[in-house]
Amino acid sequence: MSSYIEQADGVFPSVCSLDCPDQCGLLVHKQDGVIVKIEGDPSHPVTQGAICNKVRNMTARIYDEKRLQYPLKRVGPKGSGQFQRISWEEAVQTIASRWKTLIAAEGPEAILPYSFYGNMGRINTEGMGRRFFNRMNASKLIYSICEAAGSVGYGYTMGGSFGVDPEDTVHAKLIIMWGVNAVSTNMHQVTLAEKARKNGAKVVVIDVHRNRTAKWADWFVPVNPGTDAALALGLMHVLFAENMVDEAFMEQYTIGHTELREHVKAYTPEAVASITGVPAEDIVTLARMYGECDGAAFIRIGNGPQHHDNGGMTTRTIACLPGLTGQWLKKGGGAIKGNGGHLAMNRIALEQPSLKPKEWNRPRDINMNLIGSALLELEQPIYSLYVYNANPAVVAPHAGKVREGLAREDLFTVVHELFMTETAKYADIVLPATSAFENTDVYSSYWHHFIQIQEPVVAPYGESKSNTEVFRLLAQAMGYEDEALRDSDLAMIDQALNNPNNPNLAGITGALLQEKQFVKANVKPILPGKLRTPSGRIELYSAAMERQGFPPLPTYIPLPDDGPYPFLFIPTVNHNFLNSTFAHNEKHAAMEKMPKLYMNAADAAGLGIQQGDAVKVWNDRGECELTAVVGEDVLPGVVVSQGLWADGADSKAVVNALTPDRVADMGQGATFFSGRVDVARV
Ligand SMILES: Nc1nc2c(c(=O)[nH]1)N[C@H]1C(S)=C(S)[C@@H](COP(=O)(O)OP(=O)(O)OC[C@H]3O[C@@H](n4cnc5c(=O)[nH]c(N)nc54)[C@H](O)[C@@H]3O)O[C@H]1N2
Ligand SMILES: Nc1nc2c(c(=O)[nH]1)N[C@H]1C(S)=C(S)[C@@H](COP(=O)(O)OP(=O)(O)OC[C@H]3O[C@@H](n4cnc5c(=O)[nH]c(N)nc54)[C@H](O)[C@@H]3O)O[C@H]1N2
Ligand code: SF4
Ligand SMILES: [Mo]
Repeated sequence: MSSYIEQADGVFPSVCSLDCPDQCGLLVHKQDGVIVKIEGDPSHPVTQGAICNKVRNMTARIYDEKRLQYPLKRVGPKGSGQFQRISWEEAVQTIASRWKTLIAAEGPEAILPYSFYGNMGRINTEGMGRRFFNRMNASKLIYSICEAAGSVGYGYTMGGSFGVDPEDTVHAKLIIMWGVNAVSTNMHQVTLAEKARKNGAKVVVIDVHRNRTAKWADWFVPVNPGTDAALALGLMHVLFAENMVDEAFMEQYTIGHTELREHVKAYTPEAVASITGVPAEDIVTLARMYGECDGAAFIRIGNGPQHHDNGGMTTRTIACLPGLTGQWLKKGGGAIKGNGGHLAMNRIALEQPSLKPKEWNRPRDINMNLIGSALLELEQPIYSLYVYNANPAVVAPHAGKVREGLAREDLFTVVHELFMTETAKYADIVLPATSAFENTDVYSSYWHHFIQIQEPVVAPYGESKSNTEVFRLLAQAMGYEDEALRDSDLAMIDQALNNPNNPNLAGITGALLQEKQFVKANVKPILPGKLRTPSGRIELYSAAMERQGFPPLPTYIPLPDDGPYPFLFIPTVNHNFLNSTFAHNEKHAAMEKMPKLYMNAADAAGLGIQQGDAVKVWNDRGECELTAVVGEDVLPGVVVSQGLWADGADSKAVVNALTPDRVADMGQGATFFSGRVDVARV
């Protein structure tokens, strides 16, 4: 059979490449060699043909007239967006010669790759690029902007990113969406919850914002930002006090339940109410719903608890709840923070750390959440930045610092992108990237249990190239002769899937995926069995945490003082973008209408702000402008925005201008939701 690219017309199987837990199966329709329609693949067992609005409108992005087609070099001041077309040969030669000079003068750690998951394909994110920079011995990025704090916290309790199979959650009788705006960010979890609801399940949403998900729930429990650990401890208090715990389960599968029982005595509903803002009787009601649930209870843990200074401890604390009531033995009971552990591919094979030249020391680590200070304050400066799959000028905390760093005249920046993002505007060289539909790659969800393949459906747009292709070219230009830097995409896929440490993937190969498009990994329920915690059990008490200086029992740690501003600012993502992806596409920006700030009517009245007013939001880090939405959707003292908007002449909506670049308690995670701001009418 000829490749999909060679077939001008037809319908071709595909997978959504975006950083979204659902990882939908897609069908791509082609006419005369171009994509004309993208729809869900009805044969995908989890996503079943339903896809989000963003991707239904994906062709508007792929064929957006603003899409980059050629390599460019900067001809105006950094940030101004003035560029001139150059050839790939000139681009690659310029980069390689700058890097060779830099490595000779300063050493390879003067170069920093900055990437994330703008495309979730494993070999285009964790494959050739990581190999290339390992071979170079460049500074190492810590990938901490998304799930780091919560994953480390969850891992202390549960031994890693292992949760329940979401397909089983249709059997749950209680579903708690805890700080996750699933209607926008995990739509098939909502579909599954709807099925459970038809069988009598109740849905509770715990959030700081009456968002789409809260409006859909049976019960919305508004909570003060950053206080969820106290709420979880209050629930535990009631579970123990009213004997709603499963003693036999705790005895067999947990460690520390006796200590925990003592510890939570202090977290009375009244004490917890005064911290969280959740009335004491609601805490008791929720604990009883959970403890007396007639069947499985499932908790979906989102970014809400995690993107705070105390995010690791909070997530660790919430993750203890199913262990008290024995939920993990019930079909669909338990929790999902992230399920990436179940589908772990062979990282060593993907990244090939052994490519590092023996004579060099291990390079330094740079936390991506601190990219601003890394560019501005390091004693051994970063002199070159290579950005791919990411838009740090918009998504990273403390955007003002990030941009000041990017504007440094002595920084040589390369950005590989599909669009002229805010980050790309600061580049010396911009390289055009293929879309996922032009690539070969392997995908694993961090929510469901399917592995999927993408085979190219259309030829590269203009002169664009995939990440793997560009790194092969750069390796050649740098004179790196290692075999691993020449591997084909299909070879890398097989290397990644061949993971002796993960029997769940046994038998899954590139060829099998080419035949079947998606394959479910052989994931067993995490209990009964032995967890990957030090004790092999659910660690309600963690000696490992104690050794690392944390309280060993789950604990509420208040947010630190973030300055003398009246509001806690919660800048979340939105429905029609994927982080800042789609922010540059007019169709999607129009669907989202405008960058909004939700505030409480009492707060707005005090400031003379009315519905629809343009408001300035500021603190000592920076400012941005949003449109006020006044009402009862947030508690007094809290303001919420949605979306990582692009900025330009007509928009000053960069919410990350305001966010703290403090690092969370665990995993060096981000603290996007722990900043304070003031608000005024423009
Ligand atoms: N449409 C869409 N889908 C996406 C994305 C997107 O940008 N757009 N992004 C993708 C990515 S990378 C990720 S990581 C996931 C993120 O998906 P989610 O985890 O759903 O992330 P957010 O939408 O930021 O939701 C966080 C929720 O927590 C709430 N919150 C904030 N602080 C607190 C708190 O202290 N306590 C509680 N209980 N709630 C709080 C916010 O109001 C918000 O509703 O979604 C993925 N899917
Ligand atoms: N205020 C605030 N900030 C946040 C968050 C929040 O909730 N609030 N969420 C945080 C989270 S959870 C995350 S995960 C991060 C996400 O941060 P990023 O991963 O940086 O996400 P995007 O903004 O989507 O940028 C991805 C870029 O990759 C490009 N891209 C896509 N495919 C390819 C490809 O194949 N090759 C190359 N070279 N480029 C490609 C896209 O065009 C896009 O510009 O943002 C974080 N920032
Ligand atoms: S963004 Fe998420 S919901 Fe939308 S198509 Fe992709 S995987 Fe599915
Ligand atoms: Mo994320």
